[in-house]
Amino acid sequence: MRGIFKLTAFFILFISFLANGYTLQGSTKGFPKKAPEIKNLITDEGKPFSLENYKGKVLLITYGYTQCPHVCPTITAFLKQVETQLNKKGFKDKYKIIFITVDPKDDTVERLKEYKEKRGFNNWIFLTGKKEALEKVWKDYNVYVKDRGIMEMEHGGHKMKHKMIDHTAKLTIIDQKGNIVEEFKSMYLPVDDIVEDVSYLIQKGE
Ligand SMILES: [Cu+2]
Repeated sequence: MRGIFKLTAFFILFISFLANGYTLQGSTKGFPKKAPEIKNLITDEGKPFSLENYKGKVLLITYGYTQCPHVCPTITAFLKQVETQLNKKGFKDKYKIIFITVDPKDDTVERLKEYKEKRGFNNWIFLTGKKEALEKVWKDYNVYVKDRGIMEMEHGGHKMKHKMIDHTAKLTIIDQKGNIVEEFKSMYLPVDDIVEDVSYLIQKGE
């Protein structure tokens, strides 16, 4: 019996391979879907942002805030590895990493710029804006955000205060035509899978 299941599973995989040649490794449920417009946000350089300006590039979008104690440092460290690998393959100009803040109060243009430079995310784009504008984007991209204020946490016997904003940890991938094609819904990003998928999208779109 088991053998038959295995065989069936193999054939399904084989047929989907014949149809597409490649299967994206993230969560593709509900995708591809036209990426909602990102309106009224500004970049860490103080310029207005538009998705239109990035047509032709694969976009990797994540969501977070500069004072995040744990989740964002983790997800951005994985993204940095993705960046290093993609650049090694010669794809530096073919994609863009975008970080959208979930903290309109504290993540000003200046703070985002400082965060970006301090951590070596120089080629990434950090976006902020008015609360209403950001709320629209969070909603459109299915990002849960809940500001819990300042919380005290223990770190090796020391009590430290952290600004806590609960937020969805994920990576949204948009292809060169402006469609969301998949998401990776974890702070522990599978670096190799993402590099393979983005490389595939880049090569397919050329
Ligand atoms: Cu975070």
